[in-house]
Amino acid sequence: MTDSETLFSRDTLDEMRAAVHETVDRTPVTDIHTHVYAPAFGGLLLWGMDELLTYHYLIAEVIRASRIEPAAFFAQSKREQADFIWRTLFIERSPYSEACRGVLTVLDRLGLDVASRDLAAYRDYFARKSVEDYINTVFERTNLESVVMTNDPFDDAERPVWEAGAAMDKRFHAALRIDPILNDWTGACARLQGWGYNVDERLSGTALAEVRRFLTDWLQKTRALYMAVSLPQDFAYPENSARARLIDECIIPVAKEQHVPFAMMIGVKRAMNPALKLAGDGVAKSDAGAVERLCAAYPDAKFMVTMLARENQHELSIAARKFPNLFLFGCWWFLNVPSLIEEMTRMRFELLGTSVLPQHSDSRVLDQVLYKWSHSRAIIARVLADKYADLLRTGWTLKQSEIDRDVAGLLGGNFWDFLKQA
Ligand code: RAT
Ligand code: ZN
Repeated sequence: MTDSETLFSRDTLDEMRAAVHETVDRTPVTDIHTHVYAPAFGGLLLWGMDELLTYHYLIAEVIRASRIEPAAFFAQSKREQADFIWRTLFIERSPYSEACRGVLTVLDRLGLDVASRDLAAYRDYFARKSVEDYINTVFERTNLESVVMTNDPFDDAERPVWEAGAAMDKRFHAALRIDPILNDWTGACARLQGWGYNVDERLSGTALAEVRRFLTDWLQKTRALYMAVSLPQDFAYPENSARARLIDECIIPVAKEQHVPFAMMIGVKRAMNPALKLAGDGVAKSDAGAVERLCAAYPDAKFMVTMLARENQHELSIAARKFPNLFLFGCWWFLNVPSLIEEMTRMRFELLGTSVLPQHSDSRVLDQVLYKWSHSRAIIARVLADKYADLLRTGWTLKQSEIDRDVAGLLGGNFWDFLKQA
């Protein structure tokens, strides 16, 4: 490890680059948006070879490559789907798409022989692991400090676990996901009524107060770090809609009162090809102006935002320059590929300096943190080293302790600081 008083200058650019890569590798990550679950949620926590192979990113790829009818693909058992994906995408073709490559990185990080192409041996490795043991292995090898889950009180498999007050593994934090409330008020209203909240579809004053009570109850029950929603590409604000009223009258007041940010993930074109199920969502450019107007309307609320369209990234970074209550995070979903992570991270560093959280993993299968962080760490380190090199060329010098500070922020500290801000 480099001495913390090591000073880098224009004469030691290569040493600086090596130090940046080493620092990024040894600094623990907080993964602020995932779909993995703490062990208390039992079968909701996905892990292992067949889950890795049937990731919905790979389902889209295998249906495209093989031209299999989606219904025929989904009619197979999970194991058959995994066999089919392995054969089609890894054996009959070279697996260099990011989602395929990710599976191989996972195997490699686990010490398995990627060259063997021996699916049975890989399955056997997982079959011998206990979930507790495996979680420890994955956290250690990823150098992962903690993950933030996606916790949906409308999910019938998940809700009872919270209601039973199950003890949570401290490495798994909660985030309260409220998509049904903002994207399907009619459906959410009926569910809330069923749980004893006095709500109505036209959003009377009583209903709004009851939605606030529901959100507060669940923030407290889950101790969620933030409230989150995924929004379609036509998200507008302000507008005359149930969604906008719910944001103004419920989400923002509760976010302020409970001191939690409101996270918006914007730009999903849901069910672009519905036959593909979860794999059928797409992307479209959205109106970043909606984010600007929300940040301006509520300077004392905190917003975390990531947008799905590449075309939105520049204007979103500019909005973050204007609104300190806007925190940008991650390269989401279709943007989570090396070329776009690199482009976005470079632009964000150039426009926003150290004040972003460049990545989250969005892992659905626990094992995926191994590859998503391995791939992202390499890019973040490369871009950061380039930016430092530009600094050093001016005559500026950099201490190792300053690199440590910056990297700790980029891999999670900036998120924790944002949560603490008034
Ligand atoms: O990235 C994904 O796996 C998507 O399917 C979604 O889960 C998305 O990240 C979301 O949180 O809605
Ligand atoms: Zn997600």
